[in-house]
Amino acid sequence: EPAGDWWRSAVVYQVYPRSFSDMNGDGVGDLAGVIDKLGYLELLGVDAIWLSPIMRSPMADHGYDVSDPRDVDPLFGDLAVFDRLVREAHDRDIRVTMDLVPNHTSDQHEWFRQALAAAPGSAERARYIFRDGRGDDGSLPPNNWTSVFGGPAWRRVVEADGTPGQWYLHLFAAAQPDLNWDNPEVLDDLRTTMRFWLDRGVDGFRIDVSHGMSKPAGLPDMEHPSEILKHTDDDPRFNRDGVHAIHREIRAVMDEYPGTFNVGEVWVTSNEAFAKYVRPDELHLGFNFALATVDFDADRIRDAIVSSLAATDLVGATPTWTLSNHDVPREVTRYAPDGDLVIGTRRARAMALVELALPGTVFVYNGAELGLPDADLPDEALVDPVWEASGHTDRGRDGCRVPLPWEGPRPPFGFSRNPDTWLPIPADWAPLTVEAQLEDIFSTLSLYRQAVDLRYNRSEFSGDTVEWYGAPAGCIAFRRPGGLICALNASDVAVPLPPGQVLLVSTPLEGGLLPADAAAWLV
Ligand code: TEU
Repeated sequence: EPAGDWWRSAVVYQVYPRSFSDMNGDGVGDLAGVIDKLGYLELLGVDAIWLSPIMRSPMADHGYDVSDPRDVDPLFGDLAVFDRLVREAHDRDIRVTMDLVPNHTSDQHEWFRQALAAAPGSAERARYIFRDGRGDDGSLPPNNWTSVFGGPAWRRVVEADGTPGQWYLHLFAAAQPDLNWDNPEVLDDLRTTMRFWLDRGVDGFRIDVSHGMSKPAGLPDMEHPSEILKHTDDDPRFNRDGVHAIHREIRAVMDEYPGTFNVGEVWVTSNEAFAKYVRPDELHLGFNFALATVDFDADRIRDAIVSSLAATDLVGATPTWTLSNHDVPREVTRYAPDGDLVIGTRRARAMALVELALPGTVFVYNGAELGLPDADLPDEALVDPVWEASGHTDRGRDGCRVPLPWEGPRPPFGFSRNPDTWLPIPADWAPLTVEAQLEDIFSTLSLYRQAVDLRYNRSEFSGDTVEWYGAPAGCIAFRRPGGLICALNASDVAVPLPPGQVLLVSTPLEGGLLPADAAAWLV
């Protein structure tokens, strides 16, 4: 790809910094740990990394509650370490992108402190979404919206004179007050933040909740009061023009720095809705969660791919693919029938070949290349503050965020010199360490390395379209214009392969047949 468009076919590796590698021995990953593992990332062959939030934060939502967007949180290091990371990553031809969290701030952000101390109607309050409550005494929330993390999406404040006061909007935790994107000050501050990091050599941003920054005019009650952002596709009251205007402003800053890109987290319920938010002249890319949420079922996988490609084709955008991230169960666990992680791993390996065979940009969540499952953590180990506080009954997001196992026979497996890691690493992960897999040509790590290398170096991966083959029940097969064929067997019996030379398989063939829960690349 020309330098300016490198991101259209890139493999981007999501680093969840607190779980990647700990160099200062506090049991939490840090930027020095990322630097220490750049050789590993080079060996994996990824084009870029996406750093989940590293900005100053009280960590109410593990960094997605930013108190100072123009500094590194001491938990991860400082700006000098960050600059060294960018320099050393670039030396290895690895680009560095990072999370931007513009929809809200931390409640510890200076702006919000000023807003709490200021009077209703003040300029300080106008940076956020403060409203008077409903009911005679204002004791009811301004509308029926609920937070993604449960409970009302509004928190009432106490005014300076001690009386119950206005309410402020928080689509996520109360510690994450939503910014008022109708206020030009908010956009100006984001421009300053973007240029601050781009001037330090950052190659792009992942924009958190990028479709949520403009709220429905008048903040009306909604039919879907919870997760309102996921239901924007069919509600004309969502101010999509407002979101496009913000995306265009973001793009204008990016265009001052050639070769950079942004990817918007547009988590909506349909690809049709997705297409309403992603424009290639605004967001370079939009996160597509279709493969991160679909069951291991051939027809559903094919439908997910077809509808995702149709959505991006509709707006002329580059498709993106991911099997997991820091918010959803890992694919090994998600695909495991009745908790059978052996089958779950086979299926995750197969789906890795499917996503890496598709046209567009692929995002790999750290640990997917090791075939990590979700860790089944004891209740006392759970530390996702907003998830726990919101009374979710499921086990939350900690299971997919456990620190990576690097080497050695027992926890902390080289992640840290401190055995007391922020989340415990399961002792039975010894076979999953990088050290255990690196020299094993049949390991998941070796499968990812081979797949990324082939995808990067073989001309058969060229072309932006997908042509579907007829396939046995429970299977799919598609071809890229360059000649690559990908066959997936999601049935429970071995099946014949399409004609062609076998380039790579996720599980060894059985008598020339593609086994159940496996995928193959052919040319
Ligand atoms: O998530 C946005 C988002 O879509 C959430 O509603 C997601 O569905 C939720 O976390 C349930 O898994 C982004 C970040 O990825 C997430 O980690 C943050 O908690 C959230 O924004 C608030 O910043």
